[in-house]
Amino acid sequence: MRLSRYFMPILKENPKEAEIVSHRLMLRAGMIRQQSQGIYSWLPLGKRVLDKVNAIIRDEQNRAGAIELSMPTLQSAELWQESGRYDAYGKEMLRIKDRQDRPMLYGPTNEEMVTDIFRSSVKSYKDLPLNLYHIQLKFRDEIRPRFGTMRSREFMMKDAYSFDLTREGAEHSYNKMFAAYLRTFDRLGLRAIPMRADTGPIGGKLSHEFIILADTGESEVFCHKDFVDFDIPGAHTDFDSVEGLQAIFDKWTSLYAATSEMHDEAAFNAVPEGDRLSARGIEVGHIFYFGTKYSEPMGAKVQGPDGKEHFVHMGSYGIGPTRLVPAIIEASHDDNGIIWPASVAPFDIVVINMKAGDQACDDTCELIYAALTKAGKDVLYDDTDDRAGTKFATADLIGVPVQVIAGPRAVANGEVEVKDRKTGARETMTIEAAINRFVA
Ligand code: 5CA
Repeated sequence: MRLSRYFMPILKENPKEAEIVSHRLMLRAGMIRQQSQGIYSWLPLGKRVLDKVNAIIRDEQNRAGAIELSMPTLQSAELWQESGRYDAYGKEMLRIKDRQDRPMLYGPTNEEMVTDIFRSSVKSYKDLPLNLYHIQLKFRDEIRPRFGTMRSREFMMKDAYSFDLTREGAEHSYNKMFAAYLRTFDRLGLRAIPMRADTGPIGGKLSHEFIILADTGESEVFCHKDFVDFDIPGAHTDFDSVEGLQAIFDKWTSLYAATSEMHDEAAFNAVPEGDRLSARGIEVGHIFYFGTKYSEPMGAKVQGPDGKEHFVHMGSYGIGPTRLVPAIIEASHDDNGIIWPASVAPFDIVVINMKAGDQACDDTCELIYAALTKAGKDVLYDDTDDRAGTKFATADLIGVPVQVIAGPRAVANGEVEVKDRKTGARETMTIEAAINRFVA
């Protein structure tokens, strides 16, 4: 991508409305734009990051055996009347009427709709277990939308829903998502700690929130500090092994970890004082087991091996991609801007032409840009006629992991500089060596 032809509206000044660093940096880097309170457009640079986050989420959901579909954002009120949540959900639900005066709503979550899909076609235990998910916009009319896309009214959610014949089966399905979440957040460059959590309007008794420790987090959390260094389940984890997944779950729940709603002061005080971590955190995921809370009122049942009908045991599993992007920034930035983990960076490499219009600089940059693009890298080429200082500041702000810098003096020697955004380390090398470093 040539920056001269791209759309990346950088802000020079710090936007006044932004209270936390991720919101400030997302606005300054031209990643998002607020359209009305708590409702955002994702501009091209932001969209690239969001897509990479979603690709990792999708990959790990698929690995764990979940199956992707797509459900609509608008739902009919009738479904929610069946479960009894239409009245209970309150003012957070955006209610709309269509031209025939039929009550509709913009979905805040999808338990009812997915239960309706399930009951319309699954009739036998032989079709279980089943886990269906989608990545779709939601709307919740939050009282206090704030911090940009961290807490917005319209936001994206990956929501998965599991169906099992028995409680034991449902617990295995829960453990699959538990392990998948540990892997997902790790691949996003984050350390998320599962904590016992309240179930709120979703319901049920067993629930964990996945929390990233950050001073700007909205939740108050309490946990054992050893969680910070626990091992993440590997890529070859067998998601069909009941014992294997139970062992992962048991290990990750063996020490104290709870959100403020579930906090037990006495149990926390039993943790040796030096091991207690009392901090603020960002909730990036939340998983629930709620048994037959929806299947019973909505009549979602299957025939069991005993020939009788059984209401299915369900769970739901949410991740907030549009919250994860600012959460990653909260965890990874410095005074100059964002530092993306390579897995979600909007571009792999930025090529900076320090003197656009200078034949040698232009030729060198074109050569590198073409070679790296051909090798399948996402390359941003800053071919604009801005001052070199402005280009360096922009490259640092948008946080691309590697900068290849071509200035007249180095280029005259057949060389360029390669800078690591995270460490700031710079290395001068031949043009060929710079290309080979990323192509090999
Ligand atoms: N149906 C269940 C799980 S699929 C559910 O709705 N769970 S939830 O309410 O906990 O939301 C799941 C995730 O969505 C949260 O962990 C969070 O990451 C994200 N999320 C929730 N509300 C918002 C919001 N207002 N803005 C941004 N992300 C949000």
